[in-house]
Amino acid sequence: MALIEEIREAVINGQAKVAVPKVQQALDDGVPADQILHDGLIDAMREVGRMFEEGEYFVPEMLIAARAMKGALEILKPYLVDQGIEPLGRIAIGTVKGDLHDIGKSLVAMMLEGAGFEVIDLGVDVPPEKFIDQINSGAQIVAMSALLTTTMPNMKTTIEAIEGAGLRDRVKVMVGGAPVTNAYASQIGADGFSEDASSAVRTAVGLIGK
Ligand code: B1M
Repeated sequence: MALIEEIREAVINGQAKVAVPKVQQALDDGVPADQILHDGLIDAMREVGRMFEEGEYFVPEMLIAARAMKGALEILKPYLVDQGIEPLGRIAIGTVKGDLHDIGKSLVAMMLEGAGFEVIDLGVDVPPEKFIDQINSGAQIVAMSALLTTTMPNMKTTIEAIEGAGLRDRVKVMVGGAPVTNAYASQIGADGFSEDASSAVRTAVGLIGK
């Protein structure tokens, strides 16, 4: 079995102790980090989602697979993030209130950091007030992630709270996450939307005007 396929299998099976050294081995063999990310890790999570939908996996299996993916991402991080770049701007990122999914958000944060942004990662289950605090501390972009159709409306709630605090003209808002669409982003008054981590960088650069 090719190394990438072994990494994918290990993540699907939640075997962090197998996935992590195999990612290192692939890097040592010269496999590009973004190929490991997309064909090994992201594809594995897609499969885990399918198995969950079809009742083959339940929450504990999803959680263990997510842990394996996060361990593997830690190994990849230095290869995805360049060091020592002058900050392009400051971004506060988080998964919205009620939502505990952090892998996609962390990946977006990692890529933004790699592109030269100063990134404040607020984590998951982030209430509007925490984003507002960051705008008051100088964040130029608020970046919100949501993975659940039930938590997507909290993006709108956050935008409304930013408006209510009189800060809307001081910040750009970008949104993303599997159920989020460009149309939804426009509907809730966000300034930008992106489908994946690399286009999130393009969106952020566009919003900051650089
Ligand atoms: Co959850 N979960 N989960 N889950 N989970 C999904 C999202 C689901 C689609 C699975 C399914 O049914 N097929 C489904 C949502 C259905 C829906 O709402 N339509 C679901 C469900 C139902 C649930 C629970 C409700 C299950 C339950 O308890 N019954 C529960 C909710 C808990 C909560 O949040 N309150 C739950 C829990 C969990 C775990 C905790 C077990 C675990 C998360 C662990 C963790 O993150 N630490 C988990 C996982 C792992 C998943 C799946 C399998 C994988 C998510 C993932 O990490 N994908 C997921 C199924 C799936 O997505 N196929 C699923 C990999 C990641 C790289 O992709 O996050 O999409 P993604 O990020 C992408 C893009 O979306 C984009 O860029 C990223 C990189 O390309 N992006 C942005 C993301 N944020 C962005 C922000 C941007 C721009 C782009 O700008 C700001």
